[in-house]
Amino acid sequence: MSRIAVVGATGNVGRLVLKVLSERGFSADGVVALSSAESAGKRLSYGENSEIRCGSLDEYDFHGSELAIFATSDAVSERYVGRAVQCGCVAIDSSSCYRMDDDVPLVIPEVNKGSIASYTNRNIIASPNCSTTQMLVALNPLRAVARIKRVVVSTYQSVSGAGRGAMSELYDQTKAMFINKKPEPSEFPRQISFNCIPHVGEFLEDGSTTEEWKMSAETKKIMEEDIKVAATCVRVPVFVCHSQALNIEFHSAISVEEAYEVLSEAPGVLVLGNESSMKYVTPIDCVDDDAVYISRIREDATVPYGLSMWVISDNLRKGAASNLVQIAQILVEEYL
Ligand code: 11C
Repeated sequence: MSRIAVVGATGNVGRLVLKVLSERGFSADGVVALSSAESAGKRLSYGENSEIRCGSLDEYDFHGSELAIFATSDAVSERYVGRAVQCGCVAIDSSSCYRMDDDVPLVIPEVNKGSIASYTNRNIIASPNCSTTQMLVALNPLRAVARIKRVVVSTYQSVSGAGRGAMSELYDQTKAMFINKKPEPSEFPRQISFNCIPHVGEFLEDGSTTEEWKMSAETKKIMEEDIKVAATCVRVPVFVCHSQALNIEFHSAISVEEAYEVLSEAPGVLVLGNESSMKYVTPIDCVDDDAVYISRIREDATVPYGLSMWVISDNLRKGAASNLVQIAQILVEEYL
């Protein structure tokens, strides 16, 4: 029996799920990679020295796995998660299909690991949006000092969040500019090279976007508290890593030193002190790392109890693949 099926294995996140599984000691023999019929048969790297052959999702009998990690779009998850669960698999899903269902836990292990126990309701666990995940890994430790009232967040999101086609579009458009060709947008609504686009996801009736809505709604569910989130999500011409500027308003006092102290001890966080010679991180510094990097912590004197900070994480790793694999590891070690 292959313990873990990885669905969407040839995509940006799926390939990384295989890499992270191998880094965390899961043997290739216990893993089956699945993709659409067109990609079935492809050989995919598994760690440094192994490869696994991709099978067809349509033909796979999920009775052959205990766990299925879905690194897939809403459409694919909607179609196949139910099938996996009917065959007795526990599904860990990266899409937004099940995140807001009351009986499905929405999990970031550093924040609400205990909620995994309720996976038995439907045998589904959802993994949050990448922008929510890194923000909450950064915010959660601060709650040990003061309750959070409201967060204003502006994101600077890399193109890899929109898939491999989007990464190619940034590359092609950047080259096109140098040979005087007009960059033609197709994956993004506007030119992404040398530009920024305040539009991630789809527009909602109130003028916000789905990405902005997810950051607010998912925060309330995961933190189990009415923390207000005002988000503006922006796509920038960066390949990997989402950056965020946070203004956090608390219910009571918290000093920069206290924030620095709790964040320095927090799981999954790497914090740079203002006195460090580097002072702050940029997206390029954080690629291929699971940590959520925090720098430029300072007082926000425009509200009674406020802090500002700069938060970056690899959206494909902690924002997606690593969070999925962390959940799988907890299930295997503590529940299955
Ligand atoms: C992006 N955060 O950067 C999105 C991708 O709800 O999981 C992930 C969307 C989601 O485009």
